Amino acid sequence: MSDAELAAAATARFREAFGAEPDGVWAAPGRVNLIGEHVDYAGGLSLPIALMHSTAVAVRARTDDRLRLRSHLGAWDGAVDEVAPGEPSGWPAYLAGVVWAMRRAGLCDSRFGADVAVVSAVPVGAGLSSSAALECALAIAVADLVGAPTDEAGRGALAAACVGAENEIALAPTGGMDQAIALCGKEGHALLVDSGDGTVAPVPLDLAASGLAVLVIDTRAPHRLVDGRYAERRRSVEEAAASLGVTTLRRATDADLVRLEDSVPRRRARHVVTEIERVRETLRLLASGDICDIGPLLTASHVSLRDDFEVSCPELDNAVDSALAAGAHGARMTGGGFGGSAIALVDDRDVDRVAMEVLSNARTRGLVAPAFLRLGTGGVAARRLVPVM
Ligand code: GAF
Repeated sequence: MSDAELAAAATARFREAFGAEPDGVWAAPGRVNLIGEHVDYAGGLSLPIALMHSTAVAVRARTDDRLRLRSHLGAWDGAVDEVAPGEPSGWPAYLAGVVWAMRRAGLCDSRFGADVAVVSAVPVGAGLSSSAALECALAIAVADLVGAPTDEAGRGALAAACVGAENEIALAPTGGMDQAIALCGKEGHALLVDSGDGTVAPVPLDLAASGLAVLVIDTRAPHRLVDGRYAERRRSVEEAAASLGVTTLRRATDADLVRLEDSVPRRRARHVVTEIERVRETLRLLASGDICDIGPLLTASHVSLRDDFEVSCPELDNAVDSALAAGAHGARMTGGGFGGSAIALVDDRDVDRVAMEVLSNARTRGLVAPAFLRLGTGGVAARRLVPVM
């Protein structure tokens, strides 16, 4: 959907639900992560890219603590004062949690409430960060409506509030990569997210000029971050850091790993340590100009996530293996895993052929048929859309 279509759809949903005009429409993009997976909560480096696909919220501010939320998934009405861990649950948690967290951080007034209508072009449950897109669209809306800063430092504070909403209200113990790219992404660039010091930096990425494309393969194997497996991985990474006597695994080296006696924590930690190194190497290669050369690093990242971190699944492995067999320069699962999406770096002219090969192998193996997106690097950070009246 174009910006205009997204704004029109969100405005129409708002009018239908509330019989009134919104104060405005705001949007934030989904993402893929090029490399640097399951390292954000270990103080590591990630390199996400904003999708062209965004989630939009049409919002009208209220001053009575009430929230009325509407999306294609249903409706939720309640008071921000009653928002608490696990309450509400499901998609309303990501919105109610944002207002709750922004109030707690003093970013909006203690009686702030809102009517909100959501329309999303980000596939839900596909590991493409639909939750962060939803949070960040509302966060930028509230910030604009109350006059909170939206410069770089202001966006950092909004990202922290969105992470608070996700961790403490939606009860998904995620890191901050997805919120960073949704709020700070830049057209034509990936974003280097340094979760060690909380900084972000755009990294130029002109795929088209190199005759390349990133094919996004949504395996349609459902992906959830609140079912305990993501939390278990995060816990094991934090425990490994504690056993090594470091604050985060960012501070550990290859040589430290032998000190982890049990093989499971050692393999989890090895993924994190080697993945951060792969991001550094990716940055070096991108700076020297030949994007194609990062392909083997993407594939090595997948192998590490599959074998050491154990967050892949047959659908993701099929996507990666089939794309590589069809000539992709590199391929990997992207996002939290256990389902969701993979990416493949392919020559632009080969996108359709690689997609057909992935689809045909999925059918042969009795897997659900995947869906495909072609990634442009045109995605931009959370922003106000031109009002459509
Ligand atoms: C999910 C989380 F939300 C991110 O914080 C990150 O940990 C990612 O999984 C794995 O890299 O998207």
